[in-house]
Amino acid sequence: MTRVTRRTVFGLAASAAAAASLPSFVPPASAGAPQILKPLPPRWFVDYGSNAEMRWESVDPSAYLTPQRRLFVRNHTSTPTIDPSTYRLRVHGDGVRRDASLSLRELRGFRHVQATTVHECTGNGRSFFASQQGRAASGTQWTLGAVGTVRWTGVRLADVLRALGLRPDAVSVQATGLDADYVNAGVDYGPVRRPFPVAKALDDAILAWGADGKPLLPDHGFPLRLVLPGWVGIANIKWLGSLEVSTSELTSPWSTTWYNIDGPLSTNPVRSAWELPWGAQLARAPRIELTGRSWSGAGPIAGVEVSTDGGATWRPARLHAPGRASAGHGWGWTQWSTVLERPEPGARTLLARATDVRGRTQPDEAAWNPNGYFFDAVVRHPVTIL
Ligand SMILES: Nc1nc2c(c(=O)[nH]1)N[C@H]1C(S)=C(S)[C@@H](COP(=O)(O)O)O[C@H]1N2
Ligand SMILES: [Mo]
Repeated sequence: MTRVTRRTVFGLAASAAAAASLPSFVPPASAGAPQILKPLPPRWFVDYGSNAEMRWESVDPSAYLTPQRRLFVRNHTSTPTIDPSTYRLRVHGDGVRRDASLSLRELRGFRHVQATTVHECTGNGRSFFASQQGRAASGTQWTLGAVGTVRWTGVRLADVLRALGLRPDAVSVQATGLDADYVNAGVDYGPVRRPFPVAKALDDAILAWGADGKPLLPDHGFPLRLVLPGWVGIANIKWLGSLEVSTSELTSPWSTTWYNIDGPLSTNPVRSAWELPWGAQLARAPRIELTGRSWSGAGPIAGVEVSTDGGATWRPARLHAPGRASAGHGWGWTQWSTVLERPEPGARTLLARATDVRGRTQPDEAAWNPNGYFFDAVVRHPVTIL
């Protein structure tokens, strides 16, 4: 197994030959080394140390997809640096006829696919449990920026598993990352890992090496990550080191202790955000166009209702033409807009409530759970008209 830490000296650009000529002494990681490697300009991100939230007000209304440099980051530990020339994906377990150790070149030999997904952390919106429902949930206090719509490039996990001889009685696949063990309050939980059903593996799971037409950035899983479309962020294991395929149900603390409400969480709920700062101050004008986006883990968005008067009156938002993410499989979020006609100066509250193609809609109140997952209630977004 290729196990690498941020102390590994090999940079992304280092070829095997260049790497071989590097001195063997590797200085230990200094305390306070960054846990995220890409730049986090404050106008784009809220920096939480190991996590970084996208600012909705920085989203370009003309850009449908979220480029990797703009995408939120959620790390349990730190972004590792992995040498792609020695990288191997290990596939093992009693659910496959033969174990394998696949190089990136071997993986690229499978049919290439693109898939667009709403990529979102389970805890997105968690801060609203406190600010809107009066009960604080533990964990990163995200507003709504732990989400993006990403077009991934890779291969279908189904193709790889079938080539290795998937056994008909295989039921469970455990994906394990190559990042450092997760240690919390003195307990070492081992590497970040999470099981998922073989049915999802065969349906639409992707082994992705690229996003927005480029290699994955280190923070987003270089050189390979798992993508389970529509599923909770944690299901999308970064720096994928191994897949254990099993004929019995597998578990991990990331499916039993965390990311679990009466069972392991899978499909993300429906949510909406305005492309505005919190407490935005808007210059008075005869017409103010406001924009936002809605998304769901279960499928495309069917409709969005908005209120610009704190919920007293509602009207449909204008949904923007779909299909801009249609190349390849999957779906992304839906962009929408609404117009404030001759608004009076003063404070007001904006609300958006989306419904997906499965008929799932955003409630007024999100179901309480102590870890603050799945905050899907309509968010009350304050603005002031100057
Ligand atoms: N190996 C590994 N995979 C991981 C994580 C991690 O810490 N280590 N975090 C998970 C969580 S909780 C989320 S929300 C997503 C975040 O992906 P991103 O940082 O690329 O946006 O990665 C998931 N995959
Ligand atoms: Mo997450």
